[in-house]
Amino acid sequence: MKRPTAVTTIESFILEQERQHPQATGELTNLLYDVALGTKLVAAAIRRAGLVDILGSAGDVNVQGEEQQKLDVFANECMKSALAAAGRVCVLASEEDELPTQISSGSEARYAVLIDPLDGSSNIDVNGSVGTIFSIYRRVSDGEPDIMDVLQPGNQQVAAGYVMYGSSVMLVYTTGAGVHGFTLDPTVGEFLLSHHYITMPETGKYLSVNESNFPRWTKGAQKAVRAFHGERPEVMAAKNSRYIGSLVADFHRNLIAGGVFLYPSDTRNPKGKLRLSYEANPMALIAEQAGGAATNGMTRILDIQPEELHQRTPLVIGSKKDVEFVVDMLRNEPE
Ligand code: P6P
Repeated sequence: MKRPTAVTTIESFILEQERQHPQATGELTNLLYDVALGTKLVAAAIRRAGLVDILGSAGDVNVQGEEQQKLDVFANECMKSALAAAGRVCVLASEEDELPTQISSGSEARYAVLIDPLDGSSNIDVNGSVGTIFSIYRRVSDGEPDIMDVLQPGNQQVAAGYVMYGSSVMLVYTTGAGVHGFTLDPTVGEFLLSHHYITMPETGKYLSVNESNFPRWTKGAQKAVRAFHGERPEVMAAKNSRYIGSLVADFHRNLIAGGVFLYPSDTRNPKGKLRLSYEANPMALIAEQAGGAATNGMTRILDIQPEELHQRTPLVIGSKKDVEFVVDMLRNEPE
């Protein structure tokens, strides 16, 4: 990764990237700017969350059956309005909404967007890091948008990224030309390039997994995690365990420092817990663009054809050799 010297805004960076990739149209550049604008609104609300009456639950439950925190609802509305403003998006699918929202059927609405507007929201009330995840496709429908616009495999994404609301607000994205990070300078309200061409070490320091699920995993998953604990130093060096329960924060740590995040299937979540379309797919594109890997244990995440919008998947993602080790353990499950 290169540490930039000049001050580069996300707008000028995306324009430069677009200049270098003639097939990119200005539309994607403008859409990424719309996403960044939406997340700035969310960041401002989160910074004040402890002061303004938007903490605590909104009383409703979302399509996942999870109690909706007010910030979840606010973030969802922020992203919808930012993405609707310029008419570039035909349909938006969100973790918070059971069905996709048709945004625009105009001919200039050439993109479909999927978002997890506030991932890790259970961390809000304890001031933990949360994030917004986004995934962008070219629409495949003609005329009226339809569900197939948001049921595309992850290998069709034209862009993907996340904004992490942590000790600083950081936007990380890829359009298939490397992974780049921008840190929000709140004094000027601009995302400035801070991490150019982020690459993930082949094997990493950290293991991120919810250990309380251990008794419910398959023997292969248990064997892999015990090796990461250091039980088999001849095949795998011990890792430091770090888990916050917010995919964006756990993934970002491994992206920068190297490591592996896993949420295997278990007897309580036989199809896995994380959502394929707006959690696993965008993170998988970023991981691969940074030299890492992402699988459901058997298949590359980006090659899975979604069958329904809120479909769950097991997820193993991060440093390439660490992911390959888990796959090997799962495939050669002990009797
Ligand atoms: P658990 C948050 O709800 C989330 O979808 C991801 O951000 C996170 O990685 C995972 O669930 C945490 O799940 O079961 O460990 O609390």
